[in-house]
Amino acid sequence: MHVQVAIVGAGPSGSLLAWILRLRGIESIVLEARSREYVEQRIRAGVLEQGTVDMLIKAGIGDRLKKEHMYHRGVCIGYQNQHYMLDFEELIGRGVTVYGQQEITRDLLGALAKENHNVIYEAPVVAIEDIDSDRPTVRYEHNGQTHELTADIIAGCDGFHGASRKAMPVDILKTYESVYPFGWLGVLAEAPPSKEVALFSHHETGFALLSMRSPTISRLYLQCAPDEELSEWSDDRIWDELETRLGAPGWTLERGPILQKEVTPLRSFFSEPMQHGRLFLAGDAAHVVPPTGAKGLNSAVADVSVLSAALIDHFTKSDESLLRQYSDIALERNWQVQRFSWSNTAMYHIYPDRAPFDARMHEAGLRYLISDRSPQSVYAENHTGLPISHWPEI
Ligand code: RFL
Ligand code: PHB
Repeated sequence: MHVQVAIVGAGPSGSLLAWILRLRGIESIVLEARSREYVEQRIRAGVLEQGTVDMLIKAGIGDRLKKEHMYHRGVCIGYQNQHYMLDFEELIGRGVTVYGQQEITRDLLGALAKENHNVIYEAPVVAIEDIDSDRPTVRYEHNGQTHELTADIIAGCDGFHGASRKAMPVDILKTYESVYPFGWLGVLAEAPPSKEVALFSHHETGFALLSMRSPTISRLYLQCAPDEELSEWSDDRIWDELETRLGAPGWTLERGPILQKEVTPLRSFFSEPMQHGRLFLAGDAAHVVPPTGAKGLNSAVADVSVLSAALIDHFTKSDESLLRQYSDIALERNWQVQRFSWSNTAMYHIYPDRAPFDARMHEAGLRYLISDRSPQSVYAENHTGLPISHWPEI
């Protein structure tokens, strides 16, 4: 079997790429290691940049998003048990949108299923070969058998643990990694959000974040050890700690039943280039950011915007110029996103092993941010999303 584009992974990057290419009549097959239910239920991101929202609407899959989203005109910062509002709308004229990643995945996979698009679930890719040739091969397992297909292009959208990055030649691929000495304990709770916008709090006992998914569901995070034992965190202990870290005079934290909790270690990871031969990486397959900047999903969408524009030029106009520049263009934006996510992580968290001088430097950065309009505008530009340089014609 031969396809124009073989897409590895049906997360946000893979499913969006398949959908956009489909709109322009470019055929693809999507190979996904897990079941559709698993992919659709994975609770992760929730904060969308305007570029991500614009892309989903432009691609015709934004109807439910338009109805169900929450719009935030800025964020709140907690410091020394006071709350400071950064009003992005007033600073730079745009805010952010709250709509769960699993809702986006559901919208995309639902739309692909309705069109009978070829998405094969429970089909892990085990090998990608001959990426230097014009007929690279993808081998995957499905129903106990190994299958093979060839493609003009392979899009590696299979996340951090996927097979695609591993298929890049080791002598070409450079990787960069920083593993943080803490993780996030994430909680989904049936409680109305206690703020109108997300609250990022720096506290002497650790970082905490209050976010939300709907007017009745809160999403909350606590800085914890990377290998924190969940069993040591009763619901009451979680709420008490959140109250300590997020609290301010006259403000109360709404409590409610905790529906889900998990621990995620934090890492920064980058690999470059994002393309070799016929293999192109997008999203978490190439780069992972700590979630403090709410950037992972948004970066995946920005990569797909450039990649889909380049593939449309390639397949419909035989114009390879953008495809050849894909890696350089995507890397430039992603390094800036990585820098914002890394510096925010350093500014908000308590590091167990940090030199006191360094800790004071980061705290000075936070004090500057809450007191001066210039750093607030820079923060707003980055938080609401850097421009996406290339958009697909759809
Ligand atoms: P994904 O979502 O990991 O999807 C990859 C898919 O590939 C499949 N796969 C394979 N398929 C076939 N063969 C193989 N060998 C395969 N190996 C893997 C996997 O099953 C999966 O379905 O990558 P993608 O599409 O690049 O999307 C990236 C985003 O999911 C990720 O960056 C965000 O979730 C990060 N993130 C956030 N991003 C934001 O923009 N805003 C946020 O508010 C935000 N909050 C978060 C986050 C991530 C978090 N965690 C759990 C890491 C909060 C958290 C807690
Ligand atoms: C979320 O709502 O899950 C969320 C919000 C902001 C972040 C990370 C995650 O920085």
